[in-house]
Amino acid sequence: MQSRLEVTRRTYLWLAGLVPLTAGLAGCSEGGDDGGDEELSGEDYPAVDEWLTETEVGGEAPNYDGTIVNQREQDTVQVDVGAGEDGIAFEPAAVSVSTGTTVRWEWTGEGGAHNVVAAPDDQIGESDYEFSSGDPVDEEGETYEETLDDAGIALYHCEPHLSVGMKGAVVVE
Ligand SMILES: [Cu+2]
Repeated sequence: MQSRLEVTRRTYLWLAGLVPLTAGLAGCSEGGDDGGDEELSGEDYPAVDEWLTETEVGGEAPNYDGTIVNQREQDTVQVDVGAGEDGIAFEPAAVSVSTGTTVRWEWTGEGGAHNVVAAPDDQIGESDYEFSSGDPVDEEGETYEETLDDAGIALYHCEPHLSVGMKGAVVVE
């Protein structure tokens, strides 16, 4: 019975994810001023989608709308630590980068003390990376960098705010 409930919930989450995706596509065809840098869909990266929407481990990422923001072909990509209304989100929650890109997490100073931890053993889904920024800190301007040389997926979270969905993902291609 438990597995049936799980399947039902996954289906619901999947369907829920279609709503913002469809809306985004419609907006794109009208505006079309994205400079050709197409976003990726979380549907094509189940590990990312699962990590950011499932609640078996931690909450659902509040700012993830099923889109993986395209930041490919850049040397350095920034992710804000302590984003959103309550300062308990990574922004963007999901991002795609090219191999060899340095991801720089920068603390906003909002939402209390945060850290950045990719720990596959403590997560769900298939994460190819393992790293940690260390103990949680709350100072604005704090940074943590990780250069992602290998193609794969990095799933990570903030330890103090895992339960409220402070989760992130990087697709490295
Ligand atoms: Cu946090």
